[in-house]
Amino acid sequence: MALAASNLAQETAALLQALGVPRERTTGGSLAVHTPITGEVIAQVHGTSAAEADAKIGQAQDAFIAWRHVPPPRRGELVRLIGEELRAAKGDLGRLVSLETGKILSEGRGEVQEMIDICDFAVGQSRQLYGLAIATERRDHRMMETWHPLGVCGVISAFNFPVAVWSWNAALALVCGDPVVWKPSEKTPLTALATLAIVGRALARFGDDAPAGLCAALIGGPALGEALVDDDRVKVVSATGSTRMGRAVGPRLAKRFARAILELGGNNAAIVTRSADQDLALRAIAFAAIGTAGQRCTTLRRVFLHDSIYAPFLERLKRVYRTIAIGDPLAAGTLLGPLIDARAYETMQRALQAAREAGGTVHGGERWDGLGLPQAYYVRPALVEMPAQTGPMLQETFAPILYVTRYSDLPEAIGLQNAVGAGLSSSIFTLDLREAELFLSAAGSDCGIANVNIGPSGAEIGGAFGGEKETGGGREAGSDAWKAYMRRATNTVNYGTALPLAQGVEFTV
Ligand code: UN1
Repeated sequence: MALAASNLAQETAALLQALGVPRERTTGGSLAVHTPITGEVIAQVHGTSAAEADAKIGQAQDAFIAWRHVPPPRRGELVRLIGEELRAAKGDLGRLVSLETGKILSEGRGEVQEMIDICDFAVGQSRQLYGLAIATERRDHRMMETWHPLGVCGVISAFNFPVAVWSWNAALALVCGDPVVWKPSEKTPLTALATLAIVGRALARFGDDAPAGLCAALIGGPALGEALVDDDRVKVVSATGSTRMGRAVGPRLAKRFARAILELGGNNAAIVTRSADQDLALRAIAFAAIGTAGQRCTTLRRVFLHDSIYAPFLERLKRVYRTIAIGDPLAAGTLLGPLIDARAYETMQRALQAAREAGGTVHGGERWDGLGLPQAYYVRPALVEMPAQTGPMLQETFAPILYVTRYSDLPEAIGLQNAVGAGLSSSIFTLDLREAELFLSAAGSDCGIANVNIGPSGAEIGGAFGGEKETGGGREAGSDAWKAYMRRATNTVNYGTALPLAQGVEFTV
Protein backbone atom coordinates (compact mmCIF):
# COMPACT_ATOMS: atom_id res chain seq x y z
CA MET A 1 0.00 0.00 0.00
CA ALA A 2 1.57 3.27 -1.15
CA LEU A 3 0.62 5.72 1.54
CA ALA A 4 3.82 7.70 1.94
CA ALA A 5 3.01 11.37 2.45
CA SER A 6 5.37 12.49 -0.27
CA ASN A 7 3.44 10.30 -2.73
CA LEU A 8 0.17 11.95 -1.77
CA ALA A 9 1.70 15.43 -2.02
CA GLN A 10 3.03 14.55 -5.46
CA GLU A 11 -0.26 13.06 -6.51
CA THR A 12 -2.09 16.16 -5.28
CA ALA A 13 0.23 18.40 -7.29
CA ALA A 14 -0.33 16.28 -10.40
CA LEU A 15 -4.12 16.37 -9.95
CA LEU A 16 -4.11 20.13 -9.42
CA GLN A 17 -2.09 20.56 -12.55
CA ALA A 18 -4.40 18.31 -14.56
CA LEU A 19 -7.37 20.29 -13.23
CA GLY A 20 -5.76 23.58 -14.25
CA VAL A 21 -4.87 25.13 -10.89
CA PRO A 22 -1.74 27.30 -11.25
CA ARG A 23 1.08 25.81 -9.19
CA GLU A 24 1.91 29.11 -7.52
CA ARG A 25 -1.55 29.18 -5.87
CA THR A 26 -0.89 26.01 -3.90
CA THR A 27 2.80 26.24 -3.08
CA GLY A 28 4.60 28.58 -0.70
CA GLY A 29 1.42 29.96 0.89
CA SER A 30 0.66 30.17 4.60
CA LEU A 31 -2.45 27.94 4.65
CA ALA A 32 -1.30 24.34 5.10
CA VAL A 33 -3.62 21.71 3.64
CA HIS A 34 -3.48 18.28 5.28
CA THR A 35 -4.77 15.08 3.80
CA PRO A 36 -6.65 13.15 6.48
CA ILE A 37 -5.45 9.97 4.77
CA THR A 38 -1.96 10.33 6.28
CA GLY A 39 -2.29 13.60 8.18
CA GLU A 40 0.58 15.11 6.19
CA VAL A 41 0.71 18.48 4.47
CA ILE A 42 -0.07 18.19 0.74
CA ALA A 43 -0.14 21.87 -0.25
CA GLN A 44 0.57 25.37 1.05
CA VAL A 45 -2.16 27.60 -0.30
CA HIS A 46 -2.13 31.39 -0.57
CA GLY A 47 -5.08 32.88 1.26
CA THR A 48 -7.26 35.82 0.29
CA SER A 49 -6.56 39.07 2.17
CA ALA A 50 -9.36 41.22 3.57
CA ALA A 51 -8.68 43.83 0.87
CA GLU A 52 -8.81 41.20 -1.87
CA ALA A 53 -12.07 39.84 -0.45
CA ASP A 54 -13.55 43.32 -0.52
CA ALA A 55 -12.43 43.76 -4.14
CA LYS A 56 -13.90 40.39 -5.16
CA ILE A 57 -17.25 41.26 -3.61
CA GLY A 58 -17.11 44.60 -5.44
CA GLN A 59 -16.39 42.84 -8.73
CA ALA A 60 -19.25 40.46 -8.11
CA GLN A 61 -21.56 43.42 -7.52
CA ASP A 62 -20.42 44.95 -10.84
CA ALA A 63 -20.94 41.58 -12.51
CA PHE A 64 -24.49 41.53 -11.19
CA ILE A 65 -25.34 44.77 -12.99
CA ALA A 66 -24.39 43.12 -16.30
CA TRP A 67 -25.45 39.52 -15.66
CA ARG A 68 -29.03 40.40 -14.73
CA HIS A 69 -29.58 41.55 -18.34
CA VAL A 70 -28.38 38.28 -19.85
CA PRO A 71 -31.48 36.18 -20.70
CA PRO A 72 -31.93 33.28 -18.27
CA PRO A 73 -31.60 30.50 -20.89
CA ARG A 74 -28.31 32.06 -21.97
CA ARG A 75 -27.24 32.09 -18.33
CA GLY A 76 -28.24 28.42 -18.34
CA GLU A 77 -25.82 27.87 -21.21
CA LEU A 78 -22.95 28.81 -18.89
CA VAL A 79 -24.14 26.26 -16.35
CA ARG A 80 -24.46 23.66 -19.12
CA LEU A 81 -20.80 24.29 -20.00
CA ILE A 82 -19.81 24.01 -16.33
CA GLY A 83 -21.60 20.64 -16.28
CA GLU A 84 -19.68 19.56 -19.39
CA GLU A 85 -16.35 20.59 -17.89
CA LEU A 86 -17.25 18.76 -14.68
CA ARG A 87 -17.99 15.62 -16.66
CA ALA A 88 -14.53 15.83 -18.23
CA ALA A 89 -12.90 16.44 -14.82
CA LYS A 90 -14.96 13.94 -12.81
CA GLY A 91 -12.18 11.40 -12.24
CA ASP A 92 -9.55 13.96 -11.20
CA LEU A 93 -11.81 16.17 -9.10
CA GLY A 94 -13.40 13.13 -7.42
CA ARG A 95 -9.96 11.86 -6.45
CA LEU A 96 -8.95 15.27 -5.17
CA VAL A 97 -12.11 15.33 -3.02
CA SER A 98 -11.01 12.00 -1.56
CA LEU A 99 -7.48 13.25 -0.95
CA GLU A 100 -8.64 16.43 0.75
CA THR A 101 -11.54 15.02 2.81
CA GLY A 102 -10.62 11.35 3.25
CA LYS A 103 -13.86 10.04 1.74
CA ILE A 104 -13.71 6.79 -0.18
CA LEU A 105 -13.21 7.15 -3.92
CA SER A 106 -16.74 6.24 -4.98
CA GLU A 107 -18.06 8.92 -2.64
CA GLY A 108 -15.54 11.45 -3.97
CA ARG A 109 -16.71 10.73 -7.48
CA GLY A 110 -20.33 10.66 -6.30
CA GLU A 111 -19.91 14.17 -5.01
CA VAL A 112 -18.82 15.37 -8.45
CA GLN A 113 -21.76 13.51 -9.97
CA GLU A 114 -24.00 15.50 -7.63
CA MET A 115 -22.47 18.67 -9.11
CA ILE A 116 -23.15 17.47 -12.64
CA ASP A 117 -26.72 16.56 -11.73
CA ILE A 118 -27.49 19.99 -10.28
CA CYS A 119 -25.99 21.64 -13.37
CA ASP A 120 -28.36 19.62 -15.57
CA PHE A 121 -31.24 20.53 -13.29
CA ALA A 122 -30.35 24.24 -13.33
CA VAL A 123 -30.08 24.32 -17.13
CA GLY A 124 -33.70 23.17 -17.32
CA GLN A 125 -34.64 25.59 -14.56
CA SER A 126 -33.18 28.47 -16.59
CA ARG A 127 -36.18 28.15 -18.93
CA GLN A 128 -38.64 27.76 -16.07
CA LEU A 129 -38.27 30.78 -13.81
CA TYR A 130 -42.03 30.95 -13.87
CA GLY A 131 -44.15 33.64 -12.30
CA LEU A 132 -47.91 33.49 -11.92
CA ALA A 133 -50.82 35.20 -13.64
CA ILE A 134 -53.16 36.09 -10.79
CA ALA A 135 -56.91 36.75 -10.98
CA THR A 136 -57.52 40.41 -10.27
CA GLU A 137 -60.67 41.82 -8.72
CA ARG A 138 -60.56 44.89 -10.97
CA ARG A 139 -61.93 45.24 -14.49
CA ASP A 140 -59.43 45.75 -17.35
CA HIS A 141 -56.53 44.96 -15.07
CA ARG A 142 -53.90 42.30 -15.15
CA MET A 143 -51.98 41.04 -12.14
CA MET A 144 -48.87 38.91 -12.26
CA GLU A 145 -45.78 37.90 -10.41
CA THR A 146 -42.29 38.32 -11.89
CA TRP A 147 -39.00 36.89 -10.61
CA HIS A 148 -35.89 39.02 -10.93
CA PRO A 149 -32.22 38.38 -10.06
CA LEU A 150 -31.53 39.23 -6.41
CA GLY A 151 -27.86 40.23 -6.25
CA VAL A 152 -24.57 38.75 -5.10
CA CYS A 153 -24.97 35.32 -3.51
CA GLY A 154 -22.51 34.28 -0.79
CA VAL A 155 -21.89 30.58 -0.23
CA ILE A 156 -20.24 29.29 2.95
CA SER A 157 -19.55 25.57 2.77
CA ALA A 158 -18.14 22.89 5.07
CA PHE A 159 -15.28 20.42 4.63
CA ASN A 160 -17.49 17.33 4.33
CA PHE A 161 -19.06 18.20 0.96
CA PRO A 162 -16.40 20.63 -0.19
CA VAL A 163 -17.69 21.12 -3.72
CA ALA A 164 -21.24 19.72 -4.06
CA VAL A 165 -22.73 22.26 -1.65
CA TRP A 166 -21.21 25.11 -3.66
CA SER A 167 -22.71 23.65 -6.82
CA TRP A 168 -26.27 23.33 -5.44
CA ASN A 169 -26.16 27.04 -4.73
CA ALA A 170 -24.01 28.28 -7.60
CA ALA A 171 -25.78 26.43 -10.42
CA LEU A 172 -29.12 27.90 -9.37
CA ALA A 173 -27.78 31.33 -8.41
CA LEU A 174 -26.08 31.72 -11.81
CA VAL A 175 -29.21 30.88 -13.82
CA CYS A 176 -31.21 33.14 -11.50
CA GLY A 177 -28.86 36.01 -12.38
CA ASP A 178 -26.76 36.16 -9.21
CA PRO A 179 -22.93 36.18 -9.13
CA VAL A 180 -21.46 33.83 -6.53
CA VAL A 181 -18.76 34.54 -3.94
CA TRP A 182 -17.73 31.38 -2.17
CA LYS A 183 -16.05 30.90 1.21
CA PRO A 184 -15.06 27.22 1.27
CA SER A 185 -13.90 25.49 4.45
CA GLU A 186 -10.29 26.33 5.22
CA LYS A 187 -9.72 22.57 5.45
CA THR A 188 -10.60 22.11 1.77
CA PRO A 189 -9.28 24.98 -0.36
CA LEU A 190 -7.78 22.73 -3.05
CA THR A 191 -11.07 21.37 -4.34
CA ALA A 192 -12.43 24.93 -4.31
CA LEU A 193 -9.53 26.18 -6.42
CA ALA A 194 -9.97 23.23 -8.78
CA THR A 195 -13.69 23.98 -9.10
CA LEU A 196 -12.95 27.59 -9.98
CA ALA A 197 -10.45 26.43 -12.61
CA ILE A 198 -13.20 24.24 -14.10
CA VAL A 199 -15.62 27.19 -14.07
CA GLY A 200 -12.89 29.28 -15.71
CA ARG A 201 -12.78 26.86 -18.65
CA ALA A 202 -16.55 27.02 -19.01
CA LEU A 203 -16.42 30.83 -18.92
CA ALA A 204 -13.73 30.89 -21.61
CA ARG A 205 -15.96 28.79 -23.88
CA PHE A 206 -19.06 30.83 -23.05
CA GLY A 207 -18.02 34.12 -24.60
CA ASP A 208 -17.87 37.72 -23.51
CA ASP A 209 -21.38 38.24 -22.19
CA ALA A 210 -20.13 36.74 -18.92
CA PRO A 211 -18.81 39.63 -16.83
CA ALA A 212 -15.58 39.38 -14.84
CA GLY A 213 -16.09 38.50 -11.21
CA LEU A 214 -19.11 36.23 -11.75
CA CYS A 215 -17.62 33.40 -9.67
CA ALA A 216 -15.04 34.00 -6.96
CA ALA A 217 -13.64 32.27 -3.90
CA LEU A 218 -12.32 33.68 -0.64
CA ILE A 219 -9.65 31.29 0.62
CA GLY A 220 -8.88 31.34 4.32
CA GLY A 221 -10.39 31.43 7.79
CA PRO A 222 -13.70 32.44 9.38
CA ALA A 223 -13.03 36.20 9.11
CA LEU A 224 -13.65 35.92 5.36
CA GLY A 225 -17.01 34.24 5.96
CA GLU A 226 -17.87 37.04 8.36
CA ALA A 227 -16.96 39.60 5.71
CA LEU A 228 -19.48 37.97 3.36
CA VAL A 229 -22.14 37.83 6.05
CA ASP A 230 -21.75 41.50 6.99
CA ASP A 231 -21.38 42.98 3.51
CA ASP A 232 -24.42 44.90 2.33
CA ARG A 233 -23.63 44.11 -1.29
CA VAL A 234 -24.24 40.39 -0.59
CA LYS A 235 -28.00 39.91 -0.79
CA VAL A 236 -28.29 36.23 0.07
CA VAL A 237 -25.96 33.97 2.01
CA SER A 238 -26.26 30.21 1.91
CA ALA A 239 -24.40 28.79 4.90
CA THR A 240 -23.79 25.11 5.57
CA GLY A 241 -22.25 24.02 8.85
CA SER A 242 -22.98 23.54 12.52
CA THR A 243 -26.01 24.89 14.35
CA ARG A 244 -23.55 26.97 16.37
CA MET A 245 -22.34 28.63 13.19
CA GLY A 246 -25.96 29.21 12.11
CA ARG A 247 -26.80 30.86 15.41
CA ALA A 248 -23.99 33.35 14.76
CA VAL A 249 -24.70 33.90 11.06
CA GLY A 250 -28.53 34.03 11.12
CA PRO A 251 -28.96 37.10 13.37
CA ARG A 252 -26.17 38.99 11.58
CA LEU A 253 -27.91 38.51 8.25
CA ALA A 254 -31.27 39.38 9.79
CA LYS A 255 -29.79 42.59 11.19
CA ARG A 256 -29.17 43.92 7.70
CA PHE A 257 -32.27 42.20 6.23
CA ALA A 258 -30.24 39.95 3.96
CA ARG A 259 -31.65 36.61 3.01
CA ALA A 260 -30.33 33.48 4.73
CA ILE A 261 -30.37 29.91 3.46
CA LEU A 262 -29.23 27.93 6.48
CA GLU A 263 -28.38 24.25 6.27
CA LEU A 264 -27.13 23.33 9.72
CA GLY A 265 -26.81 20.26 11.91
CA GLY A 266 -28.72 17.01 11.72
CA ASN A 267 -29.42 14.34 14.31
CA ASN A 268 -31.06 11.94 11.94
CA ALA A 269 -32.94 8.83 13.01
CA ALA A 270 -34.34 5.63 11.60
CA ILE A 271 -37.20 3.58 12.99
CA VAL A 272 -37.06 -0.14 12.23
CA THR A 273 -40.48 -1.66 12.74
CA ARG A 274 -41.65 -5.22 13.32
CA SER A 275 -42.54 -5.64 9.63
CA ALA A 276 -39.29 -4.21 8.20
CA ASP A 277 -37.34 -5.95 5.46
CA GLN A 278 -34.39 -6.47 7.78
CA ASP A 279 -31.79 -7.26 5.12
CA LEU A 280 -32.56 -4.02 3.35
CA ALA A 281 -32.69 -2.04 6.59
CA LEU A 282 -29.30 -3.40 7.61
CA ARG A 283 -27.65 -2.33 4.37
CA ALA A 284 -29.29 1.09 4.44
CA ILE A 285 -28.31 1.67 8.07
CA ALA A 286 -24.70 0.65 7.45
CA PHE A 287 -24.29 3.12 4.58
CA ALA A 288 -26.11 5.95 6.34
CA ALA A 289 -24.30 5.55 9.68
CA ILE A 290 -20.78 4.53 8.62
CA GLY A 291 -20.50 6.08 5.13
CA THR A 292 -18.37 9.24 4.88
CA ALA A 293 -17.06 8.25 8.36
CA GLY A 294 -20.27 9.63 9.86
CA GLN A 295 -19.40 13.11 8.61
CA ARG A 296 -22.49 13.93 6.54
CA CYS A 297 -25.09 16.29 7.85
CA THR A 298 -27.53 13.53 6.83
CA THR A 299 -25.60 10.75 8.63
CA LEU A 300 -27.78 8.34 10.58
CA ARG A 301 -27.09 8.85 14.29
CA ARG A 302 -30.04 7.23 16.09
CA VAL A 303 -31.93 3.98 15.52
CA PHE A 304 -35.15 2.93 17.23
CA LEU A 305 -35.68 -0.83 16.99
CA HIS A 306 -39.02 -2.42 17.73
CA ASP A 307 -38.94 -4.67 20.82
CA SER A 308 -39.85 -7.74 18.79
CA ILE A 309 -36.74 -7.49 16.57
CA TYR A 310 -34.35 -5.71 18.93
CA ALA A 311 -32.00 -8.53 19.91
CA PRO A 312 -31.58 -10.33 16.56
CA PHE A 313 -31.29 -7.12 14.55
CA LEU A 314 -28.76 -5.65 16.97
CA GLU A 315 -26.67 -8.84 16.67
CA ARG A 316 -26.58 -8.44 12.88
CA LEU A 317 -25.67 -4.77 13.20
CA LYS A 318 -22.83 -5.61 15.58
CA ARG A 319 -21.44 -8.06 13.04
CA VAL A 320 -21.48 -5.37 10.32
CA TYR A 321 -19.74 -2.96 12.69
CA ARG A 322 -17.06 -5.51 13.56
CA THR A 323 -16.29 -6.45 9.98
CA ILE A 324 -16.54 -3.18 8.06
CA ALA A 325 -13.46 -2.55 5.86
CA ILE A 326 -11.49 0.34 7.41
CA GLY A 327 -8.45 1.83 5.71
CA ASP A 328 -7.02 3.85 2.88
CA PRO A 329 -10.01 5.54 1.21
CA LEU A 330 -8.20 5.44 -2.12
CA ALA A 331 -7.95 1.65 -2.03
CA ALA A 332 -10.62 -0.51 -3.63
CA GLY A 333 -12.89 -2.20 -1.11
CA THR A 334 -12.46 0.32 1.72
CA LEU A 335 -15.77 1.50 3.17
CA LEU A 336 -14.57 3.58 6.11
CA GLY A 337 -11.78 6.13 5.70
CA PRO A 338 -10.31 8.54 8.26
CA LEU A 339 -11.93 11.32 10.24
CA ILE A 340 -11.02 14.80 9.06
CA ASP A 341 -8.58 15.57 11.94
CA ALA A 342 -7.51 15.09 15.55
CA ARG A 343 -10.24 17.38 16.82
CA ALA A 344 -12.95 15.26 15.22
CA TYR A 345 -11.44 12.21 16.91
CA GLU A 346 -11.36 13.91 20.32
CA THR A 347 -14.96 15.08 19.96
CA MET A 348 -15.96 11.53 19.12
CA GLN A 349 -14.18 10.13 22.19
CA ARG A 350 -15.84 12.72 24.43
CA ALA A 351 -19.28 11.76 23.09
CA LEU A 352 -18.58 8.07 23.70
CA GLN A 353 -17.45 8.80 27.25
CA ALA A 354 -20.63 10.80 27.84
CA ALA A 355 -22.65 7.89 26.46
CA ARG A 356 -21.01 5.50 28.95
CA GLU A 357 -21.81 7.92 31.75
CA ALA A 358 -25.42 8.01 30.58
CA GLY A 359 -25.61 4.20 30.91
CA GLY A 360 -24.77 3.30 27.32
CA THR A 361 -22.85 0.20 26.24
CA VAL A 362 -20.29 1.11 23.59
CA HIS A 363 -19.14 -1.35 20.94
CA GLY A 364 -16.16 -0.15 18.88
CA GLY A 365 -15.30 3.54 18.56
CA GLU A 366 -11.60 3.17 19.37
CA ARG A 367 -8.75 4.42 17.24
CA TRP A 368 -7.72 2.05 14.47
CA ASP A 369 -4.05 1.97 13.63
CA GLY A 370 -3.93 -0.64 10.87
CA LEU A 371 -1.88 1.64 8.61
CA GLY A 372 0.56 2.82 11.27
CA LEU A 373 -0.03 6.52 10.60
CA PRO A 374 0.20 8.45 13.87
CA GLN A 375 -1.04 11.71 12.35
CA ALA A 376 -4.15 10.22 10.75
CA TYR A 377 -7.35 9.50 12.66
CA TYR A 378 -8.97 6.25 11.66
CA VAL A 379 -11.54 4.80 14.03
CA ARG A 380 -13.69 1.73 14.34
CA PRO A 381 -17.32 2.77 13.92
CA ALA A 382 -19.18 2.91 17.23
CA LEU A 383 -22.47 1.21 18.00
CA VAL A 384 -23.91 2.33 21.31
CA GLU A 385 -26.78 0.58 23.08
CA MET A 386 -28.60 3.25 25.04
CA PRO A 387 -31.09 2.55 27.84
CA ALA A 388 -33.07 5.62 26.76
CA GLN A 389 -32.66 8.67 24.55
CA THR A 390 -30.43 10.79 26.78
CA GLY A 391 -26.97 12.39 26.96
CA PRO A 392 -25.00 12.69 23.73
CA MET A 393 -27.79 10.96 21.80
CA LEU A 394 -29.58 14.31 21.81
CA GLN A 395 -26.67 16.07 20.06
CA GLU A 396 -25.02 15.83 16.67
CA THR A 397 -21.45 14.47 16.89
CA PHE A 398 -19.75 14.52 13.50
CA ALA A 399 -18.34 10.97 13.67
CA PRO A 400 -19.48 7.39 13.02
CA ILE A 401 -21.47 6.84 16.22
CA LEU A 402 -24.84 5.11 16.02
CA TYR A 403 -27.03 5.09 19.15
CA VAL A 404 -29.52 2.27 19.34
CA THR A 405 -32.53 2.06 21.58
CA ARG A 406 -35.80 0.12 21.62
CA TYR A 407 -39.43 1.07 21.34
CA SER A 408 -42.77 -0.68 21.61
CA ASP A 409 -45.26 1.73 20.11
CA LEU A 410 -44.84 3.65 16.81
CA PRO A 411 -46.27 7.03 17.90
CA GLU A 412 -43.86 6.84 20.87
CA ALA A 413 -40.93 6.18 18.49
CA ILE A 414 -41.96 9.05 16.23
CA GLY A 415 -42.14 11.28 19.31
CA LEU A 416 -38.60 10.25 20.29
CA GLN A 417 -37.29 10.80 16.80
CA ASN A 418 -38.75 14.32 16.84
CA ALA A 419 -37.54 15.12 20.36
CA VAL A 420 -34.18 16.57 19.35
CA GLY A 421 -33.14 20.06 18.28
CA ALA A 422 -32.27 19.26 14.68
CA GLY A 423 -34.82 18.41 11.99
CA LEU A 424 -32.93 17.45 8.86
CA SER A 425 -33.53 13.87 7.77
CA SER A 426 -35.34 10.74 8.94
CA SER A 427 -36.49 7.32 7.84
CA ILE A 428 -38.72 4.41 8.65
CA PHE A 429 -38.22 0.80 7.63
CA THR A 430 -41.57 -0.92 7.36
CA LEU A 431 -43.68 -2.96 4.95
CA ASP A 432 -46.85 -1.83 6.71
CA LEU A 433 -48.69 0.86 4.74
CA ARG A 434 -50.29 2.37 7.84
CA GLU A 435 -46.95 2.76 9.60
CA ALA A 436 -45.31 4.31 6.55
CA GLU A 437 -48.13 6.79 5.97
CA LEU A 438 -48.30 7.78 9.64
CA PHE A 439 -44.57 8.50 9.54
CA LEU A 440 -45.00 10.74 6.47
CA SER A 441 -48.14 12.46 7.77
CA ALA A 442 -48.58 15.77 9.58
CA ALA A 443 -48.29 13.82 12.85
CA GLY A 444 -45.18 11.99 11.67
CA SER A 445 -41.56 12.98 11.17
CA ASP A 446 -40.93 16.71 11.66
CA CYS A 447 -37.85 16.70 9.41
CA GLY A 448 -37.25 18.35 6.05
CA ILE A 449 -36.54 14.89 4.63
CA ALA A 450 -38.60 11.82 5.55
CA ASN A 451 -37.92 8.52 3.77
CA VAL A 452 -39.48 5.07 3.69
CA ASN A 453 -37.21 2.04 3.32
CA ILE A 454 -34.23 4.28 2.50
CA GLY A 455 -31.72 5.64 5.00
CA PRO A 456 -31.64 9.37 5.78
CA SER A 457 -28.47 10.17 3.79
CA GLY A 458 -27.69 10.28 0.09
CA ALA A 459 -30.49 12.52 -1.15
CA GLU A 460 -30.91 13.17 -4.87
CA ILE A 461 -30.61 16.79 -6.03
CA GLY A 462 -34.13 16.89 -7.52
CA GLY A 463 -35.74 17.35 -4.11
CA ALA A 464 -35.47 20.43 -1.93
CA PHE A 465 -32.62 19.76 0.51
CA GLY A 466 -32.66 21.08 4.07
CA GLY A 467 -34.49 20.79 7.35
CA GLU A 468 -36.50 22.38 10.11
CA LYS A 469 -35.85 23.61 13.65
CA GLU A 470 -32.15 23.88 14.50
CA THR A 471 -31.28 22.72 10.98
CA GLY A 472 -32.13 26.27 9.99
CA GLY A 473 -35.10 25.99 7.63
CA GLY A 474 -33.21 26.67 4.38
CA ARG A 475 -33.75 24.66 1.21
CA GLU A 476 -31.21 24.10 -1.54
CA ALA A 477 -31.01 22.12 -4.81
CA GLY A 478 -34.24 20.96 -6.42
CA SER A 479 -37.98 21.62 -6.29
CA ASP A 480 -38.57 25.39 -5.98
CA ALA A 481 -35.36 26.15 -4.05
CA TRP A 482 -34.41 28.52 -6.93
CA LYS A 483 -36.85 31.13 -5.56
CA ALA A 484 -34.47 31.94 -2.69
CA TYR A 485 -31.98 33.37 -5.21
CA MET A 486 -34.50 35.75 -6.82
CA ARG A 487 -36.72 38.59 -5.77
CA ARG A 488 -40.41 38.52 -6.49
CA ALA A 489 -42.32 41.51 -7.83
CA THR A 490 -46.11 41.58 -7.90
CA ASN A 491 -47.21 43.68 -10.87
CA THR A 492 -50.67 45.09 -11.49
CA VAL A 493 -51.37 46.69 -14.88
CA ASN A 494 -54.41 48.82 -15.66
CA TYR A 495 -55.19 48.74 -19.40
CA GLY A 496 -58.58 50.45 -19.00
CA THR A 497 -59.57 54.11 -18.76
CA ALA A 498 -61.12 54.03 -15.29
CA LEU A 499 -59.22 53.81 -12.01
CA PRO A 500 -61.12 51.35 -9.83
CA LEU A 501 -59.49 51.02 -6.42
CA ALA A 502 -59.04 47.70 -4.68
CA GLN A 503 -61.46 46.78 -1.89
CA GLY A 504 -64.02 49.14 -3.49
CA VAL A 505 -62.43 52.22 -1.93
CA GLU A 506 -63.82 55.52 -3.34
CA PHE A 507 -61.39 58.42 -3.72
CA THR A 508 -62.52 60.91 -6.35
CA VAL A 509 -60.62 64.16 -6.68
C1 UN1 B 1 -24.05 17.51 3.73
O1 UN1 B 1 -23.63 16.62 4.45
O2 UN1 B 1 -23.83 18.73 4.00
O3 UN1 B 1 -28.03 13.74 1.15
C2 UN1 B 1 -24.78 17.27 2.46
C3 UN1 B 1 -26.81 13.61 1.27
C4 UN1 B 1 -25.93 14.34 0.28
C5 UN1 B 1 -25.62 15.72 0.75
C6 UN1 B 1 -25.10 15.85 2.14
N1 UN1 B 1 -26.60 14.39 -0.99
O4 UN1 B 1 -26.30 12.91 2.12
